[in-house]
Formats: sequence, structure tokens, C-alpha cells
Amino acid sequence: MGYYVTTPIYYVNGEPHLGHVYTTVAADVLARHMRQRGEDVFFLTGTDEHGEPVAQAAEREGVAPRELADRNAERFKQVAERVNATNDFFIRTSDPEHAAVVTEVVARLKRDGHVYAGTYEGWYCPRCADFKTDAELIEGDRCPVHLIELEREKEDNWFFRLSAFQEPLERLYADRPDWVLPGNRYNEALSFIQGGLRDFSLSRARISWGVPVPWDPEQVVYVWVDALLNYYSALSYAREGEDLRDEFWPATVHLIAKDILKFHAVFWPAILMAAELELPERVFIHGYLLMDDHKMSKSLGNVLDPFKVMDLYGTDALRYYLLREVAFGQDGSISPEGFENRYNTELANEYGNLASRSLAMIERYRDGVVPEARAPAALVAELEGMAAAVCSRLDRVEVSGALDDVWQTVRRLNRFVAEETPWKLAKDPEQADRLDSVLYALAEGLRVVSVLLHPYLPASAERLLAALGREDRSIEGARFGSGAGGARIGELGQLFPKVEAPEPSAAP
Ligand code: ME8
Repeated sequence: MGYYVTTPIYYVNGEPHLGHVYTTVAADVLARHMRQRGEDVFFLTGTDEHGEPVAQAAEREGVAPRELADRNAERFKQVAERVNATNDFFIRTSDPEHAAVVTEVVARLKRDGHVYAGTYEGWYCPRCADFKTDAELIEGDRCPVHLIELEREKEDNWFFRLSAFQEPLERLYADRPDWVLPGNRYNEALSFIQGGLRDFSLSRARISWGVPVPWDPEQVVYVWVDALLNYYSALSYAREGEDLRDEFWPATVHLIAKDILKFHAVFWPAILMAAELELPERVFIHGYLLMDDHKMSKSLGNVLDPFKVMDLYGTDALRYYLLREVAFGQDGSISPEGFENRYNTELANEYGNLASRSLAMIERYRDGVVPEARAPAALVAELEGMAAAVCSRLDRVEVSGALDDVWQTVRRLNRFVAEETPWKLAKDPEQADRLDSVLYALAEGLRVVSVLLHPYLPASAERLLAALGREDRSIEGARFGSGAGGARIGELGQLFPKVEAPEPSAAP
């Protein structure tokens, strides 16, 4: 079985912001890391283009939905490229191949008795594309997320018999406690299920921007059903002439934020059960990036342009900051000060300077050749198991936990330099062996942390590994002390140069 990781498909009713980048970068770290482990990886991201969220935004802008979708899908594609995401495919739900799978699955649900005609009466938020209960609304009949006034709706449409899956879902949660992570989100989803499940509308009669219901073309498939199926449909046409579902279905992990927990942790498994398809192994729910204590979102207007940040500081710095500053799985605030602080102290000093100092000492004391020596045994013992720890963290999607583990080693290596004072050893010919050992250990330490950091800082880690004269990027080779000496050191330059921000608002 391959390793299949997904991000949500993002709505094209607005432009990409840092919140979208966050999930995409986290998924990319998992994909890159698993490739380093020799896994067959498929990494999917893309755009959600149907339904009211997009139709209404297009109307506001006075353009056809398809035009808005084409324009913004392009922006999302560009942002994925710009952050160095290695997605294997970019799905757009307006792809005809996707629509064909939606049609086929929905028809099967109808055939097998999971769908019936009914009348929906209640509240609907067109921005969430979600039905709201009275209890969820805030004062003035407004959506709790978008704060817009909602209208009461009455519409004849097709219902999915979600209530029939109450018991199967409870069983799923009992049998597979790791299926939703972290644990607090598992509990949240489970208590939603235990609160009693109501059937939901599988179709919408009011709009035409969507996939037509196969037996009732006056209606379109509810955008959430359409959207969730992307994870499955993409595999059927991502590679021409191949059906990747055999190798990659079920998905290994869906990454999402908590705003769409109900859809992924309740609706999605029920739809899959009804369609007799296998369930994904895991849904991991990360928290919100906050700015000034509020969720960053386009409707609240407190968004940052990821392009600006990357132009100034580089892609790696942004990737690093997002996964370092906020514990993956929890909410966390980001700020320009926090960014500059991490950039200067951690990236520039702790990693960048460690690298340039170490290389300079190898150059000066050993003519630019890494000594063929052994690292001090105590350090070898201390760093043993680091790669295994990172692997097991990432198996559990602890993306910032794994980064923290590696960073502890970066700091350990800095302390090692301070303890060993190679510049003093260099003055004493009797200490030549010790100096060999210290310089080898530094090159070796930098090699191993750079292999492990590679998924997070692909460009910088690559540069450093190249300067160290190393080819192997595999996790298997990332054992401290296993690398041979003798390599000639190359040019490195500054990994994270000092940046003079032209104005404070240009930083995140
Ligand atoms: O919900 N902090 O699309 P969307 C962290 N199309 N993550 C954030 C974030 C923030 N402040 N803001 C956005 C949709 N995200 C649907 C999904 S999937 C079948 C359909 C990220 O454009 C996070 O991953 O509103 C969140 O779940 C997603 O963007 C929502 O993107």
C-alpha cells in the first residue's frame, strides 16, 4: 500500500492566504518525509469550485462562476508551487473526470436505498455551505462563522440517510481510537454522533453551479458531497491511463482544520460506508492560525499575503515558521515579531551559523576535507534513535513535534561546539585527534539534521547537504556516526541572510 496524504480542496471564492498555505506545507512535509523512507507517496491538493460559496462570490463580482474558478484555481496552483509543495496532482472539482465519479457514486447511493426525497426547512449559510440549527445561530439569525444574516429556507431536495449510520459510526469510533487525531477532536466528533444524527440534504435546488443529480437534473449535488469525493475521484484520473485507486485507496491521512471536522469525521465515513468503499486510515485536525487572537480568514479580513513574506524571507523560512510557531493540532498566534524572532535566532543563528562556522573550521583546520574519524562516543549515544523518533512522530502526524526533536539536536550541536572549543584544540598539536573527531562530528551532525530537516526546509537543507558533499537523502542513512569522512567541503554562503524589512507590515 502506498502513502496517500491530502489537504482540503480550497474554495475558489477568494485568494489563497496563509491558512491554506499552512495545511499544504504540513502535508508536503509528510509527503517528502515518507518519500525519504522509500514509501510510494501520493500527495493531493486542489480546489473546491462548485456550490453557493463560489456561485455567490462570482455573482458579487459580476463574473461567471467558471471564470472566477479559473482565475483563483490558478492562484492556488501558483501558491502550492511557490511554497515548494510536491503535490502529485492538483484536482479541480470542475474537472469532468471528477464529475463523472460524483455522478457514479451518487447514483449508487440512490440505487442502494440511501437517498430519499424530502423537504428541507431551516437555516442555511451559503458561505459555509452548511445547514444550521437554531441553537447554532447567533443573535439576529446570523451565521456564527461568517456573521452574515441567514435566511430560512424551504426546499424540496434529496436526503442522505445519515441517521442510518449512527451505529456503524459509533462502532468505527470504538474500534479505531486513532482514526481521528488529536484526541480532543475525536471526542468532539464522537459526541456529535452520540448527540443523534439527522439526515442531510444531498442536493440543492436553488443553484445550477454543480454536478447535476443523475436522476433529477433540475438539482445539483450538495457541494460537500461533491467536494469530499475529490479524495477518491482524483486517483481515477490523476495519471493518464492509470487507476491509482488500487494502490492508494484508502487514503492514509486527510489533513484539515477544525472548521470542517463534522464533514470529514461524520459525513465522509458515512458516505463511504454507504458506497461500500474503504475508509481512510486517519483524519488529522490541526488548529487555527490566529492573528491578534482571531482566526485568520478572508471573511474577517485579517489575512496575510504569503507571497510577500516569501519574497522577503524565502520559502523555507515561511514553511519553518508556520510549523514551528504553532504546535500542530492546536490553535496558535502568529505575528511579525514572532516571525523575525524565529528567523534570526533559530534559522540564522542556531542552524545557519552552526553550518557556516563548522564548514569554516573544516576549511581552516583541515584544508576543507572532513576528517576520517569517529564522533565522540558520548555524543553518538546521545543522538542515537533521533531518526526513529522523528519517524514515529510523523507516523502520528506530529509535524511540529518532529521538528522540535530535530531542533533539540541543532541546539545540542551548538552546545557541543561551545564545550569542545575547536579553535583552542587547533592550537595544540597534541589535540589533533580530538579536533578530527570534533570536526567530523560537526559535519556528521549537520548531515543528519539536514536530512531530517529536508522536508521542512527543502532548499536550505539541500544546499547544506550539497556543501557537505553528500548525496544520500534517505532516512535510513540518517544515523549519526554512520557517514564516512573524507568529503571535500563546498561553498555554502549564508543560508539565512539578515533581512532588512522595508516596513514592518511587510513581514507576517
Ligand atoms: O472549507 N488556520 O475550503 P476553505 C489554519 N472547500 N488553517 C486554515 C485557516 C486558518 N486560519 N484558514 C484556512 C473549505 N485554513 C472546503 C473544503 S474539503 C473536501 C472541502 C485551511 O477554502 C484549513 O485546512 O474554506 C481549513 O480546513 C481549510 O483551509 C478551509 O479552506
